[in-house]
Amino acid sequence: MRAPTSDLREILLPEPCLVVLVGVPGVGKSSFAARHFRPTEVISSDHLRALITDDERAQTATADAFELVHLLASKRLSHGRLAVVDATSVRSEDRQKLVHIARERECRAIAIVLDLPLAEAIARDRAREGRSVGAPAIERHHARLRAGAARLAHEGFAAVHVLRSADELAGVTIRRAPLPCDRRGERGPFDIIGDVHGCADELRALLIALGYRISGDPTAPVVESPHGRKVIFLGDLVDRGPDAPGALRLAMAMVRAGDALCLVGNHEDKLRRHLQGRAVKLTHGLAATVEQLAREPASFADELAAFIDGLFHHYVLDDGRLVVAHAGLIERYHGRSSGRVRAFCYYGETNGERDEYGLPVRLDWAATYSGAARVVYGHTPTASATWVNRTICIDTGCVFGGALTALRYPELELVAVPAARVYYEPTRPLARASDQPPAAEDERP
Ligand SMILES: [Mn+2]
Repeated sequence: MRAPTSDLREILLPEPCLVVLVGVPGVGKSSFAARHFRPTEVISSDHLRALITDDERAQTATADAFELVHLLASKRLSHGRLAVVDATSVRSEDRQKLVHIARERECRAIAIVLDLPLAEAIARDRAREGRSVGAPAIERHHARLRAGAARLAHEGFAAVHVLRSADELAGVTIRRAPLPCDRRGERGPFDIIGDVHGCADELRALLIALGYRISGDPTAPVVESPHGRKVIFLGDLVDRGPDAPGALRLAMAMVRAGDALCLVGNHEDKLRRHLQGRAVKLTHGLAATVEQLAREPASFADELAAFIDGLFHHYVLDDGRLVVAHAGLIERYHGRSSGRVRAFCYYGETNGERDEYGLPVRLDWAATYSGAARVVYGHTPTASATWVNRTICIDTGCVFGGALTALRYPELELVAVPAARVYYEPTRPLARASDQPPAAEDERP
């Protein structure tokens, strides 16, 4: 896939990410890095050669220096810190190694190319008192950069920014932005609600039990939060149950009013693909939602598609003390955004095998979780919500005749409303807390 390229005067960096500066020696990479980044963010191959041999130009130390460049980049990203690699990176294979390191840490790599005209690069190098590498070296690096330039957009960078003149280099500004999952500034209090699966009556009862006030027409509900608390819907609002539109309207009204956050569950993800007109099997209760939506005005499906598109796969809240994701999340993925992170949030971790009911076998990530953040999730219908290593699954199988459960945060109190009846027979029995983790109840697409 081709990375977007830009010559804009502003470069946007998602945090954390790996910034790869690309340019011939002497073109001004280190000055650029010093101007825009903290000294601790910049990993310079020259500086590491000097740390190893006292000589930043010692070519015998190049392999060792890059071993450290890669290790430091990886370590910084693993701590959620932005890293800037200040090396020439004019060869495609050198850049791809860095892209690979970013991917291993579920981070994006952004290339900033200092592509000044050759004559200007040579002049800039000559002006470096005592540190000039000479015109032949500049020409050699410049030829390499040019040879690999066409590949840059296809090396896996999330964006490639090219600065082609001294004016562009001097005029560019850098803006950092947290990823959408980073809501560390939101401290609650929250009422986190497990898988609703179309059980709109139980959702109304639970919201009222939690102190929310519901008024208005069922097709245009108004939900007030008189105590200033915020609901977090863990996803899977739809499928299997009797009234997905009713459940969605409550969630949509609350999100719109700023009184709720809502995550994407695997069932919303599948519904989104169905609404986009893609071929999706109407299994695992999706048929019920599709029938219910057919009775709604056509505009509701459009509204719903836009709503799901605006949702995210997980949030880090309360200064990093709370993580919410539909199917849970291992610590390494907290606050990150990648295809792997998204898939984990939707489906959890499976090992590719099937159980005696023909369903994917789920791996018990919570059993080995040792993170500091509490992780609250749903997805796995369970007979009772129980803490395991600072994680808790609050999907108590309402649609299967269990209960709809909320966790009040930071109080850590559970509030549950029993299901009025069994709406859908489970494919396999609900797990008790003492059981092995149950099979994933939904197939991946
Ligand atoms: Mn689910």
